[in-house]
Amino acid sequence: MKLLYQTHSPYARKVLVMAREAGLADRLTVVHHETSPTWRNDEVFRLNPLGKVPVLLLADGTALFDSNVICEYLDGLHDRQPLIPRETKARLLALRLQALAQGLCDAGIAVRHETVRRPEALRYPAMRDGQIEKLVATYDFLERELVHTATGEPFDLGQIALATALDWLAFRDLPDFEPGRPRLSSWYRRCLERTSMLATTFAGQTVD
Ligand SMILES: N[C@@H](CCC(=O)N[C@@H](CS)C(=O)NCC(=O)O)C(=O)O
Repeated sequence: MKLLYQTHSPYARKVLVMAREAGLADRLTVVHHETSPTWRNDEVFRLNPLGKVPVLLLADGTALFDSNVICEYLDGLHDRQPLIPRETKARLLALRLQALAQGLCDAGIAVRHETVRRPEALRYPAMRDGQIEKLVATYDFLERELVHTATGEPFDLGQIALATALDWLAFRDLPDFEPGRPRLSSWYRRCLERTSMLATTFAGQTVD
């Protein structure tokens, strides 16, 4: 299977960490692609009309996107403990954590548009501030709620999504989640020590 990837995408890294945790990494050929709404990548568009990575290209030619769908597919390919829990309550909590992680990345990208990516004259400070509010409220929610969420083994999809999202927010110098949030911080620090995280660290700059 070919994974259209990006070395600085939190969504793409989530997929690769998931593949590693599931023991599937050696079945993937990982190819880096730059993407941006202002910089068309024809190869990505041919497979995903949204022009976004990650995309997983299967042997029969099917292209799977987005990262949530790819992770669900990968979880059906291995015989380790499922990384998307089967039991309803645990499953909903893991998927909710993934949704929060996706929301953190979406808000972080929006902040970057309003701070560094858009030409200066087109930036909108109220949009930047509104998106930062979402980040801070989510950090506070996680600090309160993490104790009620599975944070052990297996390193499930919710945890994978959150760890890769937080590490991307740190990589891009977005508002810091660590000060004053000891539970979130120590959980994040433990995640960084995992082989799957160490093997997939972020690199590179967005090309707009
Ligand atoms: N919801 C999608 C988000 C994917 C996404 O936004 N990928 C970014 C890279 S970080 C991208 O390719 N952006 C290009 C664009 O927005 O045109 C997923 O989870 O896969």
